[in-house]
Amino acid sequence: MKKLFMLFCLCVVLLGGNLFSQVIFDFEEDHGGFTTKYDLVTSLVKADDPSGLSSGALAATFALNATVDKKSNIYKGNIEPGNAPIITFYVWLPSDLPDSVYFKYFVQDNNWTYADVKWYASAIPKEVWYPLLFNLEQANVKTSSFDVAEGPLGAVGLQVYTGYETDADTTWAGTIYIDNVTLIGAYPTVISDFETDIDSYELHATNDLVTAVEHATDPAGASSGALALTIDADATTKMKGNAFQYCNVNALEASVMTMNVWCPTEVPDGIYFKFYVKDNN
Ligand SMILES: [Ca+2]
Repeated sequence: MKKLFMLFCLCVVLLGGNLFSQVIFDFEEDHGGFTTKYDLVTSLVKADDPSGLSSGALAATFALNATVDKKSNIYKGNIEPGNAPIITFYVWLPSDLPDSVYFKYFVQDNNWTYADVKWYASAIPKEVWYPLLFNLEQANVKTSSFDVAEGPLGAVGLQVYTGYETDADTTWAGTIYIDNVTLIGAYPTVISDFETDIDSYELHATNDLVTAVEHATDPAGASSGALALTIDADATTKMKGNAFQYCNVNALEASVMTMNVWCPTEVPDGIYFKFYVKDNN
């Protein structure tokens, strides 16, 4: 049966870069009050920055043959996010860390309602500072009881989970590092809101998965318009579609870009989305 789905892209938002970010923990002097829960991490201290770029970082040491808890939360309580929608952790992982180590970046609101985003170590580049992003607005949309307006956050932290390790990986022991916990984007700028047209977005000519890119009514009724993508899951020529493109965004003005999407309930779970960017080359 031929199935058509409408996917809506409501707006693209550029968030401020250095102008609108604030490092709240840089671990230059001490461990910033971060602590652990559960027994996997045996040492959490201020240490030398492994990259040499700053005067200190938070170092968490653990062994995969731990027999008590296969996890630890590295966290701090009572953090005031202001009106920033995104909080970033930078992590530095050693090159030999097994790919199956699992990270949950979690936040609890003022009533301890929990939300997280997750990565295996395989998704994180090694021996370089890499930003992990937690989007507070995204968590609120997913879990409506998660409410950052109620007051300071109950906890912000990273859980390390090693319960998926097998074979030789269980012999690994070492240290990972955290630095520059940062509030990002208190004052976002919307660059495409699709209120009257599709801006310069367009349908890529070489695919038949996405069959139309059009201006449409906002399905949520929250604005005057949205970008609508019609998807044909029976596509036979190509099973992917570069549905739209936008050119000449000034990336020098921002370090974070977000896009709001609205999916109908019947979109199959197996459809895969890539939010992609190409640079000036
Ligand atoms: Ca530092």
